[in-house]
Amino acid sequence: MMDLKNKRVLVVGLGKSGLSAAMFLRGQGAQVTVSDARSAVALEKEIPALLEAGVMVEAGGHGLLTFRRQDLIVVSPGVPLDTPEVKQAVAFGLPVIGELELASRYLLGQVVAITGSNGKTTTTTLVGKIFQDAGVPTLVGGNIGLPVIDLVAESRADTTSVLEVSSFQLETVEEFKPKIAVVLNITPDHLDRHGSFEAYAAAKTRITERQGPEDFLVLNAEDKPTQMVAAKTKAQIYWFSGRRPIKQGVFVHGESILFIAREGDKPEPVMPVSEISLKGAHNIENVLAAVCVARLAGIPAEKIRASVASFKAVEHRLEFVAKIDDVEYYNDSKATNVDATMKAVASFDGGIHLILGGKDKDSDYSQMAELLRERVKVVYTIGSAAEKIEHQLRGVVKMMSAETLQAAVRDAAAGAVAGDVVLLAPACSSFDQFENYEHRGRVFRELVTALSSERATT
Ligand code: UMA
Repeated sequence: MMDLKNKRVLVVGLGKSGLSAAMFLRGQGAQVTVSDARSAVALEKEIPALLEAGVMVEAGGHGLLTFRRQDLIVVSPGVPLDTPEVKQAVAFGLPVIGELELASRYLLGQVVAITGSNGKTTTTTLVGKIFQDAGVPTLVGGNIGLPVIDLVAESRADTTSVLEVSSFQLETVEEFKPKIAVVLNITPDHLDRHGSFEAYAAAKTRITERQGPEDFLVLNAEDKPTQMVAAKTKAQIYWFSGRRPIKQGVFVHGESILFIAREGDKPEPVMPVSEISLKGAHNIENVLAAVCVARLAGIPAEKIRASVASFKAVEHRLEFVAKIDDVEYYNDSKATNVDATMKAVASFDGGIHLILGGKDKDSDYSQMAELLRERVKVVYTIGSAAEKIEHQLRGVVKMMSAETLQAAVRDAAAGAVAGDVVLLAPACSSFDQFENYEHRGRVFRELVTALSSERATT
């Protein structure tokens, strides 16, 4: 723990993380300034409470001088480290950390940290549920939507904090040392921010940087890039696989999920695969990872089995919305990259009407060509990435330019026949047309619900 009393601390970014960090730091007696690129008008909701608490606010851009006179700089996950003012602060030797690092210096108890390009939220939620059901004092937070700093006050020595952590948060860790770390998969995402796949994978690898032989690292045996993480760790490695037996970890054999605690031990049955209610092969992987974490934490197999069996899909993640005239509607608004979209598409045999588009992240949509040709009837494009998607997938499947989500749902509903699936799995972030992916998913659900009542009355 650091003594923050009277220290000058700058918080960069005034979203959820920045707001919570600023209030926490103030509570620790620091002299806090926040700096945000948004205007004072855009921040009118946040500013009064901050000023009231004695926090200084710089709005409408970052001032170079503000970044000079500080003892510590705490950056929000959404602030790139190559932001000129941040770069300059680093060059001057000022300590620059993220909200996750700040929080982990104060968080009591043990940490389970879960990262990966896809499946993080589902796995984090499931692990949280298993722990809670088993009676472990559990807190759940992080990239899932609740800043880790908000967990600090509630944490105790016997608490387990289950944290979803992103590559953005991991870029700025120093002492962060989870007892159990999980890397679900590493597939291209956020290349606009990290610059290259290698840099992105390197950020994810930092989850295990401070782990030692007393800690555990859970990795996906079927995902090549996660093997790089194995090469870098000092922790005990546990693998999970949906395809083949492995020596130490969790795997599917026949119809069962098995756990091996130590290489050479007899496999211990945990549960039948058929009891998992989530859709898609990728969700089986998420369950395997969660089972492994729970067994490593000493939770008995039968308790895990009951928790997993009663676990339903998390909102916006391949979430079933409705069946209208024998057409099923699924909301996978959280599919914000190409890999997640491919996993969603692969969860259905065919007859898919797929809504794609939003804000591009330097992604390569042509990777989806083969799968789309096989399973998708029509692609409806929306948002600012539409043109690029149409260009990269020309000739692969029938495409309709819908521009808005509303038009896409209307066109898909008109085109779908009994047995088809309408799937929102856009492969892009949402910020061009929506506040965030949750907002996009809610709008989709509302459109489908409206369609359902329209059909019912005609
Ligand atoms: N800002 C600046 N300067 C900049 C960039 C941004 O001042 O150069 C300001 C913006 O004007 C805005 C604020 O920073 O006011 C936004 O900060 P933020 O983007 O860090 O957002 P938070 O609200 O703090 O949310 C963050 C995570 N956001 C991102 O990583 C982009 C949330 O993950 C997370 O839930 C939350 O912290 C709590 O931990 C969201 C996300 O999209 C869901 N994550 C990515 C993903 O899952 O793919 C990584």
